[in-house]
Amino acid sequence: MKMLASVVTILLLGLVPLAAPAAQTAKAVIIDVEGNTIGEALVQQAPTGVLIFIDVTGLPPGPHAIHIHSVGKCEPNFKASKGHINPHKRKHGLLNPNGPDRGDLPNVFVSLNGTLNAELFTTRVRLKGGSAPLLDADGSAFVIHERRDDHMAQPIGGAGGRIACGVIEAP
Ligand SMILES: [Cu+2]
Repeated sequence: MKMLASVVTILLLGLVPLAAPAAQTAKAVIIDVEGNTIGEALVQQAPTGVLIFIDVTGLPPGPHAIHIHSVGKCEPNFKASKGHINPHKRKHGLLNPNGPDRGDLPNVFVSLNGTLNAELFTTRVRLKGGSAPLLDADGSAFVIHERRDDHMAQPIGGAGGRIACGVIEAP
């Protein structure tokens, strides 16, 4: 009986981590310019920022800019996602002395077969709360651009047109 009690105690102790608050997550279904679903991104709130997993197919191989745009709308032509999240009017660019804006992220690299699998992390946004919440009243969206971001030029590092977009939504 004593042994059973200890086993139960161990099991209960084992449950303690599960009782912690569930991690906040969000998801974005990524579409191409024709509106076809080509992948998804998962956003997970971490203690100091958000971790982003992105999994997309059918993109042109090579480096591409990816940013977080300030409105959670893709249509029409992805222009509805507006510019980058930028509550403090910083310049664009991770290398810019007057930047970065809150939507800036490192480039991602699409393999020769058109697949993109990347994990990104930024401390400049949160899912909820703070000065740049992704899940605010008008939402936010990931936008992938046709070219790489030079992390310096205004307004988007020479990244060119918008080739994929995904509205960030609570699960
Ligand atoms: Cu952008």
